[in-house]
Amino acid sequence: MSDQYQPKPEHKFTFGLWTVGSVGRDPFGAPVRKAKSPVELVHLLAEVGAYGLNFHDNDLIPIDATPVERDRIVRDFKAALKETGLVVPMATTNLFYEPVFKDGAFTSNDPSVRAYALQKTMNAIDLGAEFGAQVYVFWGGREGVETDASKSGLESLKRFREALNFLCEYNLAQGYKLKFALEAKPNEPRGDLYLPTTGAMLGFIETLDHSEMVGVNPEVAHEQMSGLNFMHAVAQAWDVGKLFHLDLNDQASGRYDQDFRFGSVNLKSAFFLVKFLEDVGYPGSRHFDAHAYRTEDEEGVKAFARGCMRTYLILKEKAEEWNKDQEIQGILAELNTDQEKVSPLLGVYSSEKAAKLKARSFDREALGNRGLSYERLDQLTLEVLLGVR
Ligand code: GLT
Ligand code: MN
Ligand code: MN
Repeated sequence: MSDQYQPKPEHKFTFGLWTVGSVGRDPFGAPVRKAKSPVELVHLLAEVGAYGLNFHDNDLIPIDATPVERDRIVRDFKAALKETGLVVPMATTNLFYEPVFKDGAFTSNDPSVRAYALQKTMNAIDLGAEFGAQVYVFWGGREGVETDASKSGLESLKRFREALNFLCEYNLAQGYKLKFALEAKPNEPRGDLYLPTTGAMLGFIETLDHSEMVGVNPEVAHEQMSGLNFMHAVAQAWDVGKLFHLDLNDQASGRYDQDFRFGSVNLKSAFFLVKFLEDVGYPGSRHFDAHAYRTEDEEGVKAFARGCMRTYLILKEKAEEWNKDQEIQGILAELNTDQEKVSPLLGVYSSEKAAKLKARSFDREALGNRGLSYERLDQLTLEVLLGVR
């Protein structure tokens, strides 16, 4: 393996404990790998070169742990982090596994379930803050329906808003300074999940009391399940200063949530995503929310984790090549030249500009006849990716 693709702390590669810790259970089959303890997972991630890890409350502390067990687990985990130098940039709450959340957490019809969800999340926020997390993710795992007869779509939004407003106040009251990041998904495990896309989340965030504290955690596979272009969702979030975190993985379109190794299915989309993140200088974690194929043993899990990071770094290098490629840049420069010097008429409105624009004649036919060289541009992109440029 060439050293230039060796992950380093500055690349900020992180994995969820639940990712490399996946035992390969699926709806049709039992676990195929032995469960590893959180401490063992810290060492596995250190061995493959990750910078950090993220967890749900119950990835670390079993839901029925006694206070004494909790303290022991926290102590051992902290010692493992110290020994390996790994950090915990993000934490989250499991609000989907236990039967109590079968009809959602913050959007459940039952006020006791909603109250329990708040309690569980406050405790989980405390845990995340104790480990120095800066971002707190909310994936509405079961916030949805199978039938709209069961819950009001409008009331559910109000309940979700109420819960987030409550937790933002909690964050302020505790002085934690966490940023909240909302993760959208269109379906699975519910028939329909509320706020199914990153775009929907961005609209919803503006209705919160502390919208400045809340952004998004887009996941590649989730936007692709909706048939959307992931990089476009990321660009929109970045544009409004809301790209607080992101979940990298891959997915064939129109399938269940596959959470495959980053770049393993849609290589060109992965390339444009990495190029976007590197071009704008996204400062956050490159977090992988994916898991190894069910066919894999421990070595396969390590190969999976290494593959995610290595592919990211290769694509980063390809993005640099693309940016330096003279033919590509020549075509782009040509496409963006102001041949008829109309730029002064664009931009911020003025009545003078409006009058000039209305008086001007445009050669619609000639403009429409221009070839745009996008075939050549895309082929050049592929050739950069395929390593033949
Ligand atoms: C779960 C889900 C992910 C979420 C995680 C955070 S848990 O694995 O499939 O998309 O990001 O709750
Ligand atoms: Mn995710
Ligand atoms: Mn997923």
